[in-house]
Amino acid sequence: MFNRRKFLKGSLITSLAAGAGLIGCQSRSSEAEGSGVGRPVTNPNSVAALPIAIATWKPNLKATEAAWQVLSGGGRALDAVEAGARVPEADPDDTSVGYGGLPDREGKVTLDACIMNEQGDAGSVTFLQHIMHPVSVARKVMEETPHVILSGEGALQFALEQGFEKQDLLTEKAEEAWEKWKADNYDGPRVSPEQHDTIGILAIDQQGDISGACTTSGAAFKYHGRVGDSPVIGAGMYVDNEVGGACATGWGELVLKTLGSFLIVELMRQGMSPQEACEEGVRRIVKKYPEELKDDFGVGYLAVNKKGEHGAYSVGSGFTYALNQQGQNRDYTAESYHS
Ligand code: SD4
Repeated sequence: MFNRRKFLKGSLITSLAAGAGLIGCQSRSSEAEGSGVGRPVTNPNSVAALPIAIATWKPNLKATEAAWQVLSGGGRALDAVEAGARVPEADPDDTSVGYGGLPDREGKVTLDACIMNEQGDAGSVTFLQHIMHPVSVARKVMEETPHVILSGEGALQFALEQGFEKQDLLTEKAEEAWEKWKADNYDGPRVSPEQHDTIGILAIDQQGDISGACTTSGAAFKYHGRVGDSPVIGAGMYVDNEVGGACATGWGELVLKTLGSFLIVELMRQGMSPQEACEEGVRRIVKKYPEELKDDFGVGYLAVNKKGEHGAYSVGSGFTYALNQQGQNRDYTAESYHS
């Protein structure tokens, strides 16, 4: 019989999270009990300045640069996050997003993406195949339909109707990795080190408006049909123009079960800084799912408030992010719950 816990504890998850640097060592358990409110948490790299574009993972510096090109010309944050997200989607060397993404256990590349604007409109596609730019399909869902989410075959049909081209997204490199995974006895799904480039991106433009996007091929070798946190508004990404925004990367199941990005935005609404809110989001996971975390599983959060201050925090160490603020494009390593 299928044992879910055993499945989650699959050695591959552990080894891959370890490789990603998201493995924890010592628990700061007293902090796990606390609310985080009032604790003087500061992010030394955070300054209040706009415009800003921030994205998960260092390789996405190319994405924050693309977003900056839009923002610096006075463009909308919505256009900036879409432009940023399209960069890794088209990159065959990024094995966690779009073209070149590692496939599911049946060898199919299935994509999840979402986008949200300053008015609170949102669009999302889940379990989408054959389309290189799911973030742009998500935008079309938001702008051209009365719905928020389209999935699978229906999402593909919609994309084709909107003029997107049907393509084979499985690269030779990704297929080889899948063959190797099969040869290695079909271990659990992976959020692998080399795969850790899933992009969550947030931007605030010169008008002070915020938008966000998230796009991924998800956990490698996942069950066919599995949908992660990335396309779920409030889980993988959430923005609110009164407050700020947040996005996530890592093992999506834990983000989904805590609705992490929505939680972080609501914590900022209640007065927390972006850094405090990210830390509380991580603590919520650590506290609720200690069993899963015994296997040293990783989630990383980014947040930004309307002043342009940002926060970043992860369960285990090694979570990097890209920040473009007033034209300075730099990567940083987030602090983490486990050192
Ligand atoms: C997922 N959260 O599908 C995504 C994977 C990810 O870096 O973020 N990888 O669970």
